[in-house]
Amino acid sequence: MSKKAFIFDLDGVIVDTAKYHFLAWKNLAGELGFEFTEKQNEQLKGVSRVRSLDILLKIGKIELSQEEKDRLLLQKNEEYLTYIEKMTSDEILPGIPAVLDFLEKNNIVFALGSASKNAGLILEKVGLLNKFTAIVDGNDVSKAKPDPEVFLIAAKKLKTEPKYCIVIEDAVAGIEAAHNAGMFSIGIGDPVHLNAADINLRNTKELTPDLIQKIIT
Ligand code: B16
Ligand code: MG
Repeated sequence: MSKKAFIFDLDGVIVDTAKYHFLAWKNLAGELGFEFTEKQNEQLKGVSRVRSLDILLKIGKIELSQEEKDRLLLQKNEEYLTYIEKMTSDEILPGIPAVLDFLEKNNIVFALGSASKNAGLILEKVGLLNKFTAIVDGNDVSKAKPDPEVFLIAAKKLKTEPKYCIVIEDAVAGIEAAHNAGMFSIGIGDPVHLNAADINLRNTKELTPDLIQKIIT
């Protein structure tokens, strides 16, 4: 049995929930009277909900009281949840089911390490909730990526050491968090944007059992 363990980010690695975050933030921006583009949405990937709102308000050049911000955070999440409610296993990104099955068959443990406070619900909707040995999400951490907290908690829950962990991430802050934790990283997405990753893959289709086999041996 390999000592290696894997930690998967959620949005951008297991599923593409960024499109739903975008819809909800875009509608909120519209209500506040400004445009929010898909390109600007890139800035919110891997970032916590609270921080995302701050970035959005900065784009719209709007200053609000904490009370008003809390109300908007709730409103955004309520709309986001209406999209999440409709998710099915069809939305699991290509290549992921085969890799999770491969890890299971080879007794290699894996955890989720996500900034989302809705991670449990999303995994349940796509039928993956019981696959992960541990789930560490936005409800468990006090410091956001690039702080290594989320991945260090995951390693602990997997009963392993950071040096044996391989993190799969689509956000720059996530790659940084992996390295800050002393872990190996695989970046999913634009290799220029994610050039800090130890291995770069353009998309999850390139994350094959063969590649995993090479990494663990
Ligand atoms: P929630 P990840 C992140 O997920 C998303 O990439 C980011 O856009 C979102 O703001 C964050 O989760 C918080 O999500 O509003 O559901 O708590 O990539 O860390 O899996
Ligand atoms: Mg992500």
